[in-house]
Amino acid sequence: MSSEIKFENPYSKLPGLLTSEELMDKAIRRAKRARRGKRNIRAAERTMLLTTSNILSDNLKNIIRNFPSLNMLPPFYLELTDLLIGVDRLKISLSSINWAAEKINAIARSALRDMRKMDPKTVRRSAFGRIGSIMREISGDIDLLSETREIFRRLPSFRDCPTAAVAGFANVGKSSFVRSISSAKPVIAEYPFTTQAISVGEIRYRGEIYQIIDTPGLLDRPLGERNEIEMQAILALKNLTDLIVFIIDPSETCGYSMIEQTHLLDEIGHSFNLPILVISNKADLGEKFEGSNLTVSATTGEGIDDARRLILDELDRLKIKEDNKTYFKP
Ligand SMILES: Nc1nc2c(ncn2[C@@H]2O[C@H](COP(=O)(O)OP(=O)(O)OP(=O)(O)O)[C@@H](O)[C@H]2O)c(=O)[nH]1
Ligand SMILES: [Mg+2]
Repeated sequence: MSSEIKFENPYSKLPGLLTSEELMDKAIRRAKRARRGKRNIRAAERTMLLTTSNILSDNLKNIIRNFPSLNMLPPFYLELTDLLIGVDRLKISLSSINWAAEKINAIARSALRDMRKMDPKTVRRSAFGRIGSIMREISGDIDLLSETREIFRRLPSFRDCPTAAVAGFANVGKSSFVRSISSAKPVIAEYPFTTQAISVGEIRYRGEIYQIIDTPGLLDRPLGERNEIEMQAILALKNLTDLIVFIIDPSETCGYSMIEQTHLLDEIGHSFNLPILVISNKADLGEKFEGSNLTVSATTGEGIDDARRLILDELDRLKIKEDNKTYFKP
């Protein structure tokens, strides 16, 4: 079975960005250094102008080149980017930065021409003024890219392997369950940009790799009313998983009634065209739910081995179905 990365986090390798002000400082520092030793004023001013404009436009172009191409993002990351930042906002910022790089070069070219007939220092100063105001104009755009990087940097990458995702109300024990069925040293990546975070645990079993995604808790309400935290769970279910493991807490110590929880289960069943295993958690508290496939306690470990086997067998079964589908394709 292949375990190459299926959805590499497109933001994971994005280098840190200097702010617009830091870029300007860096360019001017270098320009002053480059000016040293120049014989006459005109040569010194030309060097200063060219160094500054080249450094700025190269850095701005690099920012754009290094940023993941929004049109190529895997659906999960694209939808999450749109949810948390806004794809249109990002596109506007990227094109403003590109505009700034070109504009700075154009200002430098025209100033170089002016230096032939006018006082070079005056011309250079005025060009610096214009360049500075362009850099100030795009400072919010650079900040938006930095913010995107910060938010997405610790998002996990997802392997190309059979994948289950837990879902359920908040506090039912989803994370406890994922931790208890993942291997002794699970690879769990978390990104704490909210109080709740998606994480991925690996399970190695019978020589195969499987992955289980922990999602933030859901409430029973219409899609349009879901907040950003819940929407992450919805996007993970929609884009990343082969199987939903719905965790129910019949003890209701999670704070939500069984009526609410089973209603959410029905909603999830209607909303996603995916098989669902229903696992009833917190068995140690003595309550059971007849409608579940299995009863476990993530705390005591009761039923956890059976749950792992049930999930992995189901993933294997789904994979065989999927392989057959591929086989019958023309
Ligand atoms: N008694 C008992 N408590 C449990 C069990 N599993 C989880 N808990 C408790 O339930 C609470 C919530 O557990 P989490 O695993 O954080 O629940 P969650 O569904 O991931 O919660 P959210 O991330 O907020 O959606 C914690 O206090 C756990 O200790 C269990 O099997 N038995
Ligand atoms: Mg959790």
